[in-house]
Amino acid sequence: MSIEEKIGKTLAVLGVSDAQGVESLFAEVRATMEAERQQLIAHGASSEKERDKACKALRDRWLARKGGLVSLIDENWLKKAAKDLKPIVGKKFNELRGFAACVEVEQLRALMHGPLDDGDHPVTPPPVNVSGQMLKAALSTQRFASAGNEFAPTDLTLPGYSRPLGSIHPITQVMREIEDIFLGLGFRIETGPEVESVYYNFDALNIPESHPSRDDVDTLYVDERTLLRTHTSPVQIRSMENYGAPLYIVAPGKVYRHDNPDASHSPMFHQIEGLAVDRDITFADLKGTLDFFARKFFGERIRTRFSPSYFPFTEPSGQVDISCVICDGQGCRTCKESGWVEVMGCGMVHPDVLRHGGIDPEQFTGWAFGLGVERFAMMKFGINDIQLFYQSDVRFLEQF
Ligand code: 2U9
Repeated sequence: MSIEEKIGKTLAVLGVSDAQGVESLFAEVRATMEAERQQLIAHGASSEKERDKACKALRDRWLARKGGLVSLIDENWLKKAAKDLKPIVGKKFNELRGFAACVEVEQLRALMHGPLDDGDHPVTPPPVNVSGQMLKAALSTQRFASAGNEFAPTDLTLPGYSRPLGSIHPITQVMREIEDIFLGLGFRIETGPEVESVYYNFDALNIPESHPSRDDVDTLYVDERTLLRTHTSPVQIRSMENYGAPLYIVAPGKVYRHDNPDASHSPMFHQIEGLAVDRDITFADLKGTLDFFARKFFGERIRTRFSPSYFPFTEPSGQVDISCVICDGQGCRTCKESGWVEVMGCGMVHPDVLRHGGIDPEQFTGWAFGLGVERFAMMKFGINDIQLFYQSDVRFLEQF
């Protein structure tokens, strides 16, 4: 009688009525399972597709919830076992189920080693790599081997299963590109905590108690004196305190605002802010540096335009526009027919803010700027929905 036929009958019909009979029946099932597994491994496969198909077929034969041999053993042997046989049948069934895990697709794929080359799609042999899952499979086979069965232990030195390479997230790419431009100009990169004190996020930056950005409608508070930073500016205050002047730094990182997500808003986004403090630093240095930066990032054709703005931490403050990258300043839908697009804010650091950082404004002056990395990335890559950056959709991410 074949093993399938035996599994299709109850233990009573098979005439199995004691522990010894149960054990030898389960040993027969396990030997069949192992023989099929070894046959699959030895047979190998000529392509990744064929390999996947063979693994899946074996897995389904044994482990399919409906009609799989393990599931039928549960139905016909375990559930219908006589009361006095139930404990031993249950024990043997659990052992078998554990062993059956060896035929899971991933594990078998790992075991069916050797370079695959189907002619059309040459496959590089994967590097030797024993992952946790494979190790678990190997150890579980070892456990069965040492429990006195005849199966050979898995060879842990077999090559691992190849996985496609990932890529750097577009936001990280853009952040690094901006950082590199400023590193080339002699700036250093500084980072700081995302959970900040109200002092570093607002007070030290001259942001008055009454300022609307302090309200919990705009800011995410942890408690009365602690919040998720709304900009990376606290990093510059901390750096002024730590290093004094002269200071040339950029502060990249995540910032948080109490915003509902839509195509142009996200409660978390990335900023890069810059700060230059030295003797005799002027607005001309600021203009020259940001113009150089914009041309390096967007291309040499780009022109910049500075206009007045207001921030509590800079005086005077400015807004930086660049000529529209889509129409080259001619006017189009993107730039609302103006030929210009706002990309950054900037200004001369307010003397009170320098003081809060422990720097004497009589001796030193400084400029600062701030930009949103997502906005830069959207302009660079022509993306119209900020949410795409956070959805981890490979079809989006693999384009960068
Ligand atoms: C210190 C002193 C001054 C940083 C600055 C801006 C202007 C600005 C926005 C751009 C788009 C934020 O991401 S955004 O929403 N930022 O317009 N940021 S000046 O000024 C500082 C920072 C630190 C000690």
